[in-house]
Amino acid sequence: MDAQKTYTADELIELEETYGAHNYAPLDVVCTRGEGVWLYDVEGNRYLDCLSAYSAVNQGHRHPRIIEALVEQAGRLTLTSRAFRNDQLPLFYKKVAELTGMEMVLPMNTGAEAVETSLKVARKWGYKVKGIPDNQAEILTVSGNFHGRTISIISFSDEPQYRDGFGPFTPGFKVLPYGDADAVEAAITPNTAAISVEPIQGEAGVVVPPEGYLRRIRELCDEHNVLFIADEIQTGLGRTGRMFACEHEDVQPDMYVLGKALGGGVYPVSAVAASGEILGVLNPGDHGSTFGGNPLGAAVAAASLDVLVEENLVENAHEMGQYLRDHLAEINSPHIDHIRGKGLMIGIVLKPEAGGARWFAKQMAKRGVLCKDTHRDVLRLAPPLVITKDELDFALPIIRDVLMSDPH
Ligand code: IF1
Repeated sequence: MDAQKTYTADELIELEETYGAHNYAPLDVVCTRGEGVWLYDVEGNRYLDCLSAYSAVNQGHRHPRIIEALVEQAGRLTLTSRAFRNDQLPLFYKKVAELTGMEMVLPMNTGAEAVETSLKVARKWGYKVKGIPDNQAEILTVSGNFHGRTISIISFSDEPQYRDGFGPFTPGFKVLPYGDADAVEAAITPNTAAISVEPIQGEAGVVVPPEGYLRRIRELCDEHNVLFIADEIQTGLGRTGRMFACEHEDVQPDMYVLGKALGGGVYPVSAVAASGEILGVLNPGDHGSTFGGNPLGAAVAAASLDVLVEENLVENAHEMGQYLRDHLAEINSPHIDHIRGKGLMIGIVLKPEAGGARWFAKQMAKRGVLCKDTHRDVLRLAPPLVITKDELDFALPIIRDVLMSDPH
């Protein structure tokens, strides 16, 4: 792009539509700057970001301490591969191990890579530690799951569009009804290596399981020597008002899978955290990644976690989430069926006759609030965890007005 020419939104959209694969249908908001909870488009309009890049921007856009860590580390060392060691990764390991209460950590980049890592480690643990016969390991998953876009991960998706045209699929997975602990008990066999669930389902539309579901999974995993894998890529790192959503039921999984906000909205960093018995099944050369554990990502992630803890963003997510939900509950819209979620992970479930959440999301964007529709009828609200009451008071009248309007 030639430096001196500035492009209009329409010109940029035209370029994107011409040269970019159409694997998304974004709102026509062309962002050029972000700061805290605010995004700015190329025409100078300001928006309150109520998506946070699907919870990857929990610390707010361009948090100064995270940017400082990025710039400082970029001025020294960015990438060596894991063929050599670096001075940032050990500190990252220690911070993640202490935060999760786990003994060991394996660093990757994207959430899907961390999920794939958790599945590979669970299978290998199944063979080497539990004694499951080779190639017989089963992993339990649940309906409405979303764990990423790789072929193995979509192999156990029950969303037709995520699978259409991408077969054949990876075997060894069972899909159970989400929230049904009896179904988990019935599905466990001596060949079951693990069960992998989101403590609250994000993409499915902020689906909260019945109270006690996670605890029952924990008990069943203990009884049957099955690994409990918690995908906290979206729910973790403060999003639901606790550091990890498993804490709402006082449950410690066997593996935490982390991503998104681990990189502070600045750099892709993901990880699996587990016991020594579990991650100890891996020997040098078993698994890896060119960028996994690079010093730039490690430094950014360490700063991202420091910001989360030292700025009490978990507590703020709890308080602001309560404030937001209390005010949303007062909106007497004929379109709202119910509101669900925890902390600042909120789903406004619309009635089918409202015609779909996309229209409401577009109207909100026109009025300065960015959020996302999912599964046709759900509006997801997930602002950065740094949000203040004043900033919520900017968004609430807009959300209220749009939800009180008539889409027809
Ligand atoms: C898209 C969804 C959200 C995730 C959980 C793993 C991953 C994700 C719980 C994979 C990623 C992203 C992916 C992005 C949109 C977004 C999304 F709608 F697709 F499902 F958040 F709900 N586990 N979710 O939510 O992490 O590889 O993307 O780093 O694919 O459209 P990733």
